[in-house]
Amino acid sequence: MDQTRSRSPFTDVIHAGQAPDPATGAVSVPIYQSSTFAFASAEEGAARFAGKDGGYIYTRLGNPTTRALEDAVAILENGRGGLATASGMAAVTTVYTAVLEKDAHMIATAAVYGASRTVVENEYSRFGVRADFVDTSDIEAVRKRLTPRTRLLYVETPANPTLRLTDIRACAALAREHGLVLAVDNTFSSPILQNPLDLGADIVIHSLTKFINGHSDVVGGMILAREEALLKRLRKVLQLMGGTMDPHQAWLVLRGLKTLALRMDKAQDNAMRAARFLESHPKVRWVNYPGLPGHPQHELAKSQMKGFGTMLSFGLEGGFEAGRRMMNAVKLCALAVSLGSVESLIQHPASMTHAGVPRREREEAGITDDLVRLSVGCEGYEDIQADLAQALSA
Ligand code: LCS
Repeated sequence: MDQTRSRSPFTDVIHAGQAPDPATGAVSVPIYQSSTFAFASAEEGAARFAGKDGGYIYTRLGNPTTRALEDAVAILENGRGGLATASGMAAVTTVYTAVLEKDAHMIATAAVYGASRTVVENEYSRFGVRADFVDTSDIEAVRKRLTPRTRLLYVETPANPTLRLTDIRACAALAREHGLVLAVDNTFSSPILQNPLDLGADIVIHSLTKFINGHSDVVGGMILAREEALLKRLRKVLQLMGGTMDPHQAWLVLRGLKTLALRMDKAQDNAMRAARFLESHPKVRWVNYPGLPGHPQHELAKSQMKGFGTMLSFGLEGGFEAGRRMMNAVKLCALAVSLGSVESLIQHPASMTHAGVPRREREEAGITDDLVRLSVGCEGYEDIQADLAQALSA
């Protein structure tokens, strides 16, 4: 990758890593739907396996369509390079596998995406890995959990669905001081709103399923690293474990990526207006949105993010039952998990995604019975507000 981030994000999402095809001039990156690549000679094959000419060998090890997507996101995140994965979880587990050795310890944000926690507790624990899940917005709470075996600090900010922020610069300083790797799941912000590598993180993870693809039609992931040595280590693990991305999947994400900056702009404007509307609604008890001046971490959001995002959560006066009633009443907003799509998506964690989690554990993570999560989409704002208003009065 020889390009760097130098232009407006509106330009980079369209052009970074996506120059016209050198073989044909095709303006849209072609789908190189081939599992294997022929060598012109035995000598060329030998050079390629020795990593000397940078050419392609086999799609699990690298593919030109997938490479275009990796370069594009790496430029947007100011990374040394990117690694596209079959899903966001393939990105998460590749990072865990590459960084953690037997009996290692990690510290992570308590409210991380559920599977990012479950996979440690149920699977990596079999190899002696231990994890502490803490409120990483409190840097002293993180420091207290450090052990001589701690290798990884794994942060999600803003966290899901509480929208609580973690100070990435403070985590980076702590990680440097103690020789830890700092990985940030940047899915909620996308590279348009937050660039953790610029704030000192070593690794960034994205579920491309969300904002970067943005159309509720692809599952995918990406890992970015700041330093060449760590990128190499991650690449080796990914190629061996096999969680790489398919070229057809990569092409769809490249197509979604072109409008990422536009989509973030519109959805973010909608989210700010929806947050203000909900805040003034008599049936709404509270609203979590980092863009509201009353949000306890509004200043931190301003200092590490370039915008406040499109995700918000709010609490209903009527608690659990009101949440269920609202879910049955929405018409425009899709009652669905996932986030970051052109469609507005709404869900009630206490009766849906977190119904199986004991109440005490749920509430410790900030997921109260009255909490509704909304991923604001790109529809006309008036239509979103009208749908929320009619569902709230149901
Ligand atoms: N990281 C975050 C922050 C996520 O929200 C998700 C999925 C993942 C990683 C995993 O990515 P995937 O493998 O699904 O591409 N979040 C989901 C959610 O909030 N509802 O459904 C999935």
